[in-house]
Amino acid sequence: MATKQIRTPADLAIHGAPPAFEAPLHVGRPNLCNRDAFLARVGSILDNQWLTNNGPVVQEFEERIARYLGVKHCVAMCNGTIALEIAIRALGLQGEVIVPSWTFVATAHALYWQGITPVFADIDPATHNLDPAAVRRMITPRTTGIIGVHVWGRAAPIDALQAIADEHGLKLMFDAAHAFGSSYRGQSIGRFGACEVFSFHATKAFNTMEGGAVTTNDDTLADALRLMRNFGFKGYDNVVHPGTNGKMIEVCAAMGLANLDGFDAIVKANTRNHAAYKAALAGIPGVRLLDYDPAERNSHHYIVAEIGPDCPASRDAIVAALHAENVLARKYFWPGCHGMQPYRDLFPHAGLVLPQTERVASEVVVLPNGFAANETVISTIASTIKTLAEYLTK
Ligand code: T4K
Repeated sequence: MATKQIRTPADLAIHGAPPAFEAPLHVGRPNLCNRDAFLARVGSILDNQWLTNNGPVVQEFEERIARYLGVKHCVAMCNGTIALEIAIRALGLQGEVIVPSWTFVATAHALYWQGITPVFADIDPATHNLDPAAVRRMITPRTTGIIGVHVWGRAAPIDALQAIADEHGLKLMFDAAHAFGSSYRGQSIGRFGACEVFSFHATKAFNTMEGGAVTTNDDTLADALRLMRNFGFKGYDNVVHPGTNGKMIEVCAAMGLANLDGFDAIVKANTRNHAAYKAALAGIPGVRLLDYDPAERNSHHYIVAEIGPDCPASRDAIVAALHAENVLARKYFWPGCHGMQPYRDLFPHAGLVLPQTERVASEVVVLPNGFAANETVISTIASTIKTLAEYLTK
């Protein structure tokens, strides 16, 4: 919690003053909703002695999520990365698949892990999502699919990507890891493309501790996904697909059910915090808070600030100052997937065709949100950034 308000440069912890916060303030601090409801379910799971392998709590979870998203099938998985891998395999992707570099590295890894080359396309700097014109430029005879990512929960340009996929006979799926509770043209994310993949990791707006899901309206695809997440078994002793172990466990589903009941409260807190950040950061030169489209639903989970050239303090200087104050702000997704191994070796010159990704990656800082953030926390964070910027102006 905040111990004091910062007023002068000398108050900054980078100058030796005590940090503004005694305990670290994390980006991605899990939101825990109804602890009693969760513990009661855990008790029943232990009594029932059914811990995993498509148990009753996972089945209830899948039904609730599918209903919530308005999609026919929700296939729960042990995490978002395995869910991506299984979806990619079930769709038969191979060769090259176009993805943004501006995403968490799991999107690229899920392809590369299966011998598929992720080909990085540039983004629209206004939305941080794939630029359809850039996607077109990356299509080759080896391209079999496109994975759009709903970065920060803002819907990717779904219609434009679908049109490109249809025109070139490509499969289209979405990494919706950030987008639980988001909408596109008023409809819930979860029902677009061939399928959509969610992460319910502890750090997400809606979490099952570890977890993920593939959602789809395609019955045949849903059958394949269910088989593949359980070693390809169709009944006892009968393996009909190559498969892996992608199952969600009962305790994770119990966490999900407790958190689903409290999801509206999380969104409310995040939305209030986003507005408070916007007011607190206004007027600091070169600092821009990424907005969410007011016409669409979004969990407002990510507080994404861009530190432009007009700010006297660099993004890295701001991150260092915040860390000194015990605010563990993050540079997600710096330097972009193309700047990480093994993709740096695979495409040493990728940066040349990703100018927007490179710029955005050098400017973004993600700030704490959720139940752990409040007016005092937000004004102290803004005051740290402002004080540093003013100090460096002189
Ligand atoms: N696609 C996209 C677009 C994604 O963003 C992700 C995951 C995936 C796919 C893959 O989904 P999963 O396989 O993860 O389900 C974190 C998360 O681990 C990762 O799930 C997430 N994206 C990514 C954006 O953030 P790291 O490497 O930053 O995690 P870490 O350990 O540094 O934790 C982040 C912060 O959260 C820390 O400051 C500490 C805090 N924290 C974390 C945990 C786990 C807590 O306070 N309590 C906790 O229990 O990747």
